[in-house]
Amino acid sequence: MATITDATVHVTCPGRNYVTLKITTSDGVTGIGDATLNGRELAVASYLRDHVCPLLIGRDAHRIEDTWQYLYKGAYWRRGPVTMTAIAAVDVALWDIKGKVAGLPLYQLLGGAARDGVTVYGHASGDTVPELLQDVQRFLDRGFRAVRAQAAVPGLERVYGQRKGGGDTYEPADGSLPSVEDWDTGAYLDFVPSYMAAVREKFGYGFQLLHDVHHRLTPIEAARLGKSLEPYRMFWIEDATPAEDQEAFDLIRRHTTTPLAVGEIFNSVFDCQHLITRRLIDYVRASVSHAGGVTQLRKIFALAEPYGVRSGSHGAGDLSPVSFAAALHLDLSIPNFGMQEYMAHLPGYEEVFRTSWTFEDGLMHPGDAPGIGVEFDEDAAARYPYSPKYLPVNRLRDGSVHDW
Ligand code: CS2
Ligand code: MG
Repeated sequence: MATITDATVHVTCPGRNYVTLKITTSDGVTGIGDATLNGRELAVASYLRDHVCPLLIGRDAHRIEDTWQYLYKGAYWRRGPVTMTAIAAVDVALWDIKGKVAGLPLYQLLGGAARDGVTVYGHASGDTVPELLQDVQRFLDRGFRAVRAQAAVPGLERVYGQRKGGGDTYEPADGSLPSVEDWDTGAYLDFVPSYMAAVREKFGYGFQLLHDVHHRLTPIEAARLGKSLEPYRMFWIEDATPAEDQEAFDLIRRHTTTPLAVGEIFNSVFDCQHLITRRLIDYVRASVSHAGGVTQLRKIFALAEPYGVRSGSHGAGDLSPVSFAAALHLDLSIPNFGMQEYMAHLPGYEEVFRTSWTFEDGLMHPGDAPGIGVEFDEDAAARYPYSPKYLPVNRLRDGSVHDW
């Protein structure tokens, strides 16, 4: 029996903060898991260091489900982003170990490939519509089959989704205190259809077009947005309303055929159980790193399959290369894959995380290295100390705090 002999937590900031859990077994095999929670990294690091790692020592490294149940039920205080991100990190590290011992990539342990590759979408954005169109062109030129489009709203200074500078990655966390962004729902609802029309007018309908509303509308406003975007055949609109209000999707569903995606902030199957079983959504966005790892996420996707709900996992740059690689393995193996977000990571991560995934013709593949296929360089990680960064707070024109 291979027992867990060591479990260490590494907080590093190569371009942005990441939290990585490293587990070592009595056979000398190591596995890694992502414990990054954007803006609350140290909370998860402490949950792991102080309350989880001591409990792992001496446990059978191959009893993944048992360890998951032990950490979930044994804590008594269940669910929540901090707890489930910590459990996710342990889970992915143990799947990594199991793959290395078996000499198989994770997707083979999950039943093998159910497709040739994983369709991913990139993030196009622009401060103006012409800028957005240029950015959409850039992603299409690189072979992306799906593109998310976000444009700044005229009259608003600092709006969600506007990438700063070049590259692919939109990183919202900044500063040692939360910055303030602006919002005006009316201005937004009046503007979005015009730039989706511009995108379709210029590029046609031969690729998937996505948009992130980012939790900001009431149910009837979301219904209005969905109807107004029907001519542009959206692949999905995401987080149309605050995700914890599952009843809201009943109302949205009654008014529009625009597909709905939700769930990047979900951390448990219970967050989406009704949305799935009542077919109120089309894609569930839960991620490996925030929804309890491969062990729980594959159960969520299995629940979704008979209801015609597909996966659409979150894959922003603040989910480390470790959980992104694990997501690709899961995406490759499940029958009801829908779409994988690939925002890429800020330059600098390559020194700490050596990945083996590939991108070709709009599809990604995790590679065939045993386990999840990511190597973690502890020495390099130690060269980039934690740097406090917070997600913005959103305010309306009258100063009210609004969903960000
Ligand atoms: C967004 C993210 O990628 C997405 O769909 O919702 O940019 C999200 O804002 C960040 O991951 C939050 O840390
Ligand atoms: Mg989102």
